[in-house]
Amino acid sequence: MPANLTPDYLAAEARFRAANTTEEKLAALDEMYATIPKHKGTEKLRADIKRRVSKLRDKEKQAGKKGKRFSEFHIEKQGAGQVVLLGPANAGRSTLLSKLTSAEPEIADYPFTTRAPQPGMMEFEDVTVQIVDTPAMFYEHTDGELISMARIADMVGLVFDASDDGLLDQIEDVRELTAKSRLFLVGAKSDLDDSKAGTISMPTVLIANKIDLPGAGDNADVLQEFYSDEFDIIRTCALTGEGLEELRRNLYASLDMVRVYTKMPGKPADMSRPFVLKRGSTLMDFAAAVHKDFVKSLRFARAWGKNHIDGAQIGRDYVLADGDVVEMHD
Ligand SMILES: Nc1nc2c(ncn2[C@@H]2O[C@H](COP(=O)(O)OP(=O)(O)OP(=O)(O)O)[C@@H](O)[C@H]2O)c(=O)[nH]1
Ligand SMILES: [Mg+2]
Repeated sequence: MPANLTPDYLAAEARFRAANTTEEKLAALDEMYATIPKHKGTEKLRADIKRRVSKLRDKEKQAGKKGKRFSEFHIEKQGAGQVVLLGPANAGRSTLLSKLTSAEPEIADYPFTTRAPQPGMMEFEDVTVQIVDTPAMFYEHTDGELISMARIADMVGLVFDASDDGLLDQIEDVRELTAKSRLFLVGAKSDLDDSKAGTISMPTVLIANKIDLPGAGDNADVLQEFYSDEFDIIRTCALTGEGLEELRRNLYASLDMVRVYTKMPGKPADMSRPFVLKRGSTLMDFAAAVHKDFVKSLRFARAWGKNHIDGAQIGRDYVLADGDVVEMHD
């Protein structure tokens, strides 16, 4: 047996032997690969792990082709938008989910705890935003379904352990990996460009978690220096809650939505539950969201808000502003 196998590796190997399903086997192999010491003596073993991973993936693909397989990577969208948290193992995604929402994911101090995506709803002012915790990205072994899921999200939160000195490399690794699937993680400050067919530019915020740990502040400063022109960078400590209020605010703002409230003629506005629409939506988009019949039957509408004289009549192409109250007449 090669020397220097760590207890973590041996535990993962034991998990592999005990695994019953392909999914469990793959997770254990991923963990074995992550924990195996990288030196000459383990070369054959590492190649063997990779071989087993690709064999199992092939098997999984074949099984997928045969029947309609339920995919746990399909998370139905809810709320004002879907934010998928991505990042390397143990960075604190699950802890963040547990603090931002009422979800109760498994959290542990060893890597690869999370095996399947899990959603939760984050409240922000009078709206909710869906946050999705995911299994760790593991570079060349990252599950293709994870990338596919991120491609259809509304936004990505890249979570890193800020105390890790390899932070900048990790960020580049993640971006390189997603770019191979033509998913470009871009900051809110860069120009989003979807012009090439099949290419997605995904608004992304960088979350420098574990900011409480030694060295994390300095690393975050370096991050700031390299990336702040392009990305918003939020420093958080998921344990104490530091930075989480700023994170909530940033996630909602980055989704770039507007809240619009309905009002029945002669009644006060219903301020309890807004309709949430993409910024740039017009009165007709709003009418369609309220009820499809309105699209045909709407005669005119009045609006109250920052942009216009209170109660002024607005046209069908009127672009809604956040906080507008709209009264529709049919
Ligand atoms: N000091 C410190 N520890 C944290 C912070 N956030 C999470 N942790 C700890 O880091 C460990 C990993 O946290 P998780 O939330 O399970 O991390 P994850 O990214 O979901 O990890 P995997 O699912 O295993 O890939 C746990 O022991 C957490 O208690 C933080 O801000 N500061
Ligand atoms: Mg987790």
